[in-house]
Amino acid sequence: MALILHAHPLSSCCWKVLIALYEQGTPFEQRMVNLGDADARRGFEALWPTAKIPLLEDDGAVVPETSIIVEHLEIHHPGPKPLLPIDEPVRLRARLWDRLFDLYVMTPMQRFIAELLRSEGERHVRTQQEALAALASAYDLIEARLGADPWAAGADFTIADCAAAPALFYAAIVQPFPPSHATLSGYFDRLMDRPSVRRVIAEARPWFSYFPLVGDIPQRFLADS
Ligand SMILES: N[C@@H](CCC(=O)N[C@@H](CS)C(=O)NCC(=O)O)C(=O)O
Repeated sequence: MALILHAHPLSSCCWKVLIALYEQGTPFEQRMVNLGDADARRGFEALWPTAKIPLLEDDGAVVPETSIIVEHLEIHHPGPKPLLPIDEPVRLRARLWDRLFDLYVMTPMQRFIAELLRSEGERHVRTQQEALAALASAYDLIEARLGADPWAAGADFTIADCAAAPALFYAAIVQPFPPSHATLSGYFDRLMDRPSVRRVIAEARPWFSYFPLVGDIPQRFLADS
């Protein structure tokens, strides 16, 4: 098999690439990475030194970083519909939203959860407060700038939406959207209804008990509707 994705079903970053693969119907082998196991981590570090998931291997070539992985797939294993739009201004918009969701939603959401995973004595309340404030301003940005199109970059589902779905799924659990943010909520509901997104959620479900805020996961994600 040419494509191997090193991933974990609960990881938001892995969802981003899995959603892209499922959107395109690209065949691949998924290999579970357990970064909590010292031997597994060392072996994984030998592949790529940051030891972050996901990591793609394409016929032996190692491809790190989710946005680059999606772009690599688009170049070397294109599917039926481009996740990087052909039209350059639209492509730039897709890349911008991909960065916005990664840097301003995914990153503070992960920072908040990383603190939750520490023991109470080691937890930095200030870091958590800053992460929540960062999420609140990201929600405001999305609400103000997303526009009326169904997807982040326009009429079509793109790399930006692959990034948005996992980031917003976990962020909404950490900090629910304000009721005033109807555009953000409507976009979120469209994302959560997308078959590729439903599939990553279903695949993560057996692992939800390891998520520290499992009790806050909305009921609608706990079983197939
Ligand atoms: N910028 C990286 C972020 C990757 C990342 O942070 N992955 C997380 C999982 S969502 C990870 O590997 N966490 C484990 C660790 O940091 O040890 C990307 O987009 O690929």
